[in-house]
Amino acid sequence: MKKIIITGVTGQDGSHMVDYLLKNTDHKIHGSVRRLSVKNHENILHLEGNPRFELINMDLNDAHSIRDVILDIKPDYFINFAAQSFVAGSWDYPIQTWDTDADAVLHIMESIRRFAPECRFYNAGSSEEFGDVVCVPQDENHPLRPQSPYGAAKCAARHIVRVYRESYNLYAVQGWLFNHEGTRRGLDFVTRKISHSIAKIKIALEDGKDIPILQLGNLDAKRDWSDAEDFMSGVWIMLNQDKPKNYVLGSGEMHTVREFLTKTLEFAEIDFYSEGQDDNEKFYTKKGKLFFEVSPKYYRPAEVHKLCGDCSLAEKELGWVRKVDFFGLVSKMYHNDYSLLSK
Ligand code: F7E
Repeated sequence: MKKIIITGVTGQDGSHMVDYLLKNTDHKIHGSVRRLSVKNHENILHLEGNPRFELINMDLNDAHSIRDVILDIKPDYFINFAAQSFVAGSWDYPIQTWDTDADAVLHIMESIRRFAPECRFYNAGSSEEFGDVVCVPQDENHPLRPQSPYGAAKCAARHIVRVYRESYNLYAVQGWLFNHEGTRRGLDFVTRKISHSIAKIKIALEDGKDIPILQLGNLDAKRDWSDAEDFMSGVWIMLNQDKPKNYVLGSGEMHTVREFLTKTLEFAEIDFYSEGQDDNEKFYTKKGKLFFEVSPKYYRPAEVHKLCGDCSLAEKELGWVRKVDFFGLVSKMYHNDYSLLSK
């Protein structure tokens, strides 16, 4: 039985990856978590008691804990999904972002080189590395022009992964994953913030209760959004090629935050009208109740404007296919939150 270490298993990607591998392989999975006094295991509760899944303690900010785990388990695969992944937060805590998203990758690479050189390594790369783009869409040859401390840390990690791959002949890759969302997305990210808040607003309207007000920042920001579950097969196939190579995974479509919001309102069957513009834009129900407003507190010091992934190489060489489109994703997220909150 092969052994896989996955970091970030309490998060969206890590938990989906565990589900994907339990279903599609017969390998043993060691899911690493950081010890916290308050448990955040909602995304992995369903795995309790599964003999092929074991939780282990490891803190990416402690090089010794990484070393000890790799030395002890000698994994066949190491999939690093743990990160400080909130781009907006990376301006507030840039050093913690750097330690977790860049430094920790160097520590993992060094331990793999010394104690498990046959181990295949995947590091979560991001479209944020392309940042201030020079062309649309972006493929594997697009230059790295990050616009946030998060994007810069992911670029540093990418260079470390490449240097270790080339210097020590390791199987180490870092895909470029464009935005990927879903029912396990954290509530701070804009898609889940919208689906969860609109479901709450819908339920308040149905129950005749006070309506909570949703606040968002830049409605005209565009992203290339896909379903996170669709990306798991892409990552796994990337890890199982004859030779290590990095690929872009994305949808090739851009949509605005405004489109995500209005599509969600459509699925929720909330009729509305809007007033004001820019910082003063507000949405009201047909009965004149305020339920949405723009708040500049969610604007970022720098934005990325035209991120759009060209995944034709992954489709051609990996045979990777996306199943869920933008509308399917919005529908799935809204209906999931509505049923969760109406229980
Ligand atoms: O923001 C705008 C915001 O925080 C998307 C991470 O997985 O994908 C993700 O990073 C857009 C931005 O994701 C709000 O300005 C407007 O333009 O959902 P987000 P992100 O920054 O794109 C990449 C690929 C990663 O690698 C990251 O780890 O939405 N926006 N109003 C807002 N964003 C948030 N969070 N909250 C708002 O109220």
